[in-house]
Amino acid sequence: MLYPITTDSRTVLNLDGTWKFMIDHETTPIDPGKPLPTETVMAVPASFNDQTADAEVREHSGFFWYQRHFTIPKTLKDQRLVLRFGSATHEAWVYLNGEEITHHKGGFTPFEVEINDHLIDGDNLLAVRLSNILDFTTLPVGNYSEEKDADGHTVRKVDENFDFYNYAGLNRPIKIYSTPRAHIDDITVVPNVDLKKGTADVHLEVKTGGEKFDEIRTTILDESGQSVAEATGADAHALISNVHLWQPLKAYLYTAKVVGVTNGEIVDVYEEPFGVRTVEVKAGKFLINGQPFYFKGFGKHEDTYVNGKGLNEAVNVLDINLMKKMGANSFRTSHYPYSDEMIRLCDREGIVVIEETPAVGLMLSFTFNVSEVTKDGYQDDTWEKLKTAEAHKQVIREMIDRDKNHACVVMWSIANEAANYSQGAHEYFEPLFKEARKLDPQKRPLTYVAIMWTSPKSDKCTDLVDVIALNRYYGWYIDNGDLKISEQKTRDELKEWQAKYPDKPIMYTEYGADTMPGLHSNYDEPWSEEYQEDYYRMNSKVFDEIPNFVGEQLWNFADFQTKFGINRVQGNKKGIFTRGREPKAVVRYLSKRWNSIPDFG
Ligand code: BDP
Repeated sequence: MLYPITTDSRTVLNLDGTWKFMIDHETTPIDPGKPLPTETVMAVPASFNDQTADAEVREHSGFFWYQRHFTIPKTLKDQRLVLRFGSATHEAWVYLNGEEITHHKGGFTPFEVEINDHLIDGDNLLAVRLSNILDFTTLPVGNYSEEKDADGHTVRKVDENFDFYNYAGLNRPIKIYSTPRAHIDDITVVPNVDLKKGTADVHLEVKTGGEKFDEIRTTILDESGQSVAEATGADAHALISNVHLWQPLKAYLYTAKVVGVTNGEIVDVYEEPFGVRTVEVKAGKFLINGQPFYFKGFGKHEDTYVNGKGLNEAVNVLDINLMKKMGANSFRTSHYPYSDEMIRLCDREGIVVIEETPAVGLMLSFTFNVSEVTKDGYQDDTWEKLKTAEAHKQVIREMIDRDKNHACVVMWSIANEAANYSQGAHEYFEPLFKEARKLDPQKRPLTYVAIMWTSPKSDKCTDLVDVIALNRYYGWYIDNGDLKISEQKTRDELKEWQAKYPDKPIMYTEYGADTMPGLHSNYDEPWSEEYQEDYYRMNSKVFDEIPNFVGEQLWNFADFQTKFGINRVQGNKKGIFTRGREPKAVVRYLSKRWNSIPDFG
């Protein structure tokens, strides 16, 4: 799917701003063709939850509406017009002038629809009915229940089966873009690099829609806008010599300028930026451009004050600047694909991304009894009760379709902390890994991120992953406060993985300790800033002893909002920055460490 941009043949109209908003109490039917009976507004893009002063609205589970008007300038009327939602969380029914024109389920990937046949002259009324319901068929997974109140109205409840607040609404930009009727529909870019010769054979596949072009031409432009290679055809190759590689923190982006030509005239133009780099897993190493790469960075969230999970580009820019200052080079889009805008920014900034599906919460029996799950034949009811396989396939398809060309994305994470230790896990995951391998034109490595009680003995699916990605909390959830025993357990476990899978790279994708900023202790107590630093020092020491250890991504970049609970104090406090991006003490230690570890080697 192409990101909407303005070119010689295309234009973009922005539908962001304030929209009318209304909770649907399911008492009186709402007519999407009429003005919503409300004076309430919400800003878009943003989650609705933290824009309200009303606790009931904030915590609402169920259905809600957004509505606005727009007008299409006359000059665009003969163009093909497409309405695109960057995301609508989690399920959306879209109505134009009262008529349902599309429906999409899945809150973290874009969708679009042609609107020409539904437009009227002058004022058009766009309404969206949304649902934030999550259950055993959706991703993420929610524990869903409903009951009738005294008046017979349905009261719905979603208990998140995961550790972040269920922010919802129109979280990402909404746009209408125009293309000519005969148009470029999609472009797939696969640079095949010869590192020795310093060349890249760029394989370009161009899909078109509408009347066929006589000819498709592609020019590859370098960063100064000079043409460095050319190709013709919908399935074509362009050879770049003296290729400038995309490197972590030293991004270089070429542009594939694709034009559709008919009767000698250029009809449609699209410009797709892309980086040239290789990614490969070999002999226990993670190679980028043939060199062993070391991941230094974070698990993150799209989570900021007021915007919730809504796009916050200023914070995205700040986060990347803070990462660079610390000597970090990467993050994982835990626990869902982030906005188009963030992925494009990472391409530009040279930040290495592990992109994750929204498959979080695929675990129905929460236990800290590691010896139990390690028993042969251990089985809980996760894979029997969950019906997420279809949604999972869909998110893999939509994520890869959107981000297949991005150089910054070096690996896909198929899930976070699923019940990989239970019988049935392999049967569930095998087809999903196959699907991802088939769909990714750049054949990136795959992983899933494994929870604490998936030891080398209990994990049923390690054969499917290219990289062993571990979330570990020795010293926090296990042996809290005892860093001596935690060090031993960390070492013992990592050595066991290393011995059992000598050819697979191993990395930490989460490790962390909740820390109240400003809380200090002479005795290194958990929750203090001192403990957080000691916790990280302990882990670093062990990492450096493991030959196949290819990276450390801590949990979490910043404090973030969660549901209420006795373990959470206005959210999860494992950030090394506060939610407002002020550093906790440990940032100094980690900056020193990461600035002294090279990105390669
Ligand atoms: C892991 C999850 C992450 C949580 C974290 C924690 O992957 O979403 O926020 O632990 O408990 O289980 O802090």
